[in-house]
Amino acid sequence: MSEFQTLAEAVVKGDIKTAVAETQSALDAGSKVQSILDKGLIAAMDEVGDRYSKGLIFVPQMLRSAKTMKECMKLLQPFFREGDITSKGKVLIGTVKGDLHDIGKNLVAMMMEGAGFEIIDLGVDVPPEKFVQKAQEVEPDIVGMSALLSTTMPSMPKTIEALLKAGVRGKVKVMIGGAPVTEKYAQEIKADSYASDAGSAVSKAKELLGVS
Ligand code: B1M
Repeated sequence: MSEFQTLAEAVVKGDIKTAVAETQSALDAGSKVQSILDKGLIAAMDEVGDRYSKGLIFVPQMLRSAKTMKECMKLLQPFFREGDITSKGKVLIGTVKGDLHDIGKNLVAMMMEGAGFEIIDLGVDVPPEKFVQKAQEVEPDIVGMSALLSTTMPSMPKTIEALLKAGVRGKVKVMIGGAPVTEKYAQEIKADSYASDAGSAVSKAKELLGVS
């Protein structure tokens, strides 16, 4: 049984009060933030997804668990900071058109911010033209796209195409991620980088921009 069993169960149940208290006591007990995330919060969301697939729970319960996880993440956010660093680069990030999942995208944004990147977060359901318009406005070093649904993944190549047409593609690196996204898909759609989780998103972003 995981040491974060009570926390994970609270997230699955959508019991915000217990989950927040468990997260705080894990922090107080000196647990690693990464372990709380991986073994507690993310493991719980996997269980939620599994229960949803099996028809044991429905969208409102998924939503409640998502809210619970977000509340817990607020407590973890300060620990993502690597120190006082000058900006490593500007990252424009969003969840693609038609997709409302933002927990993973927020986690990536938080960790990147903590590592010294400047984040411009476009939120969810971001159409290609919005990515383009904002990229023209803020001139980011990286455009990051997240997709959690296989049905919304095609918005990624559409966004890349739109960046190309607008003459922005050559000025930015494109990073993609999200549960159904793969390295192979990133290569197929000519993204510059793929990251499977928030930690590797940070290291891949550093690699892309040649910063340490
Ligand atoms: Co949705 N949902 N959902 N859902 N949901 C999934 C994704 C699903 C796998 C559940 C399942 O069936 N087992 C399934 C998708 C199947 C598929 O297409 N492959 C699904 C479905 C079907 C749906 C609906 C269609 C259900 C319906 O209405 N019938 C609907 C779609 C709504 C829409 O978007 N238009 C829907 C709705 C929702 C809620 C709104 C209720 C809620 C989201 C709330 C929110 O985000 N604010 C929700 C949730 C919570 C989930 C699950 C349970 C959890 C997602 C999550 O937050 N994971 C999910 C099942 C699952 O993933 N196991 C599921 C935790 C998070 C930390 O991980 O997002 O993968 P993840 O992010 C990771 C990596 O992927 C990576 O780093 C992150 C951190 O390590 N990463 C990046 C993510 N983005 C990145 C970007 C990068 C780099 C890395 O670079 C830029």
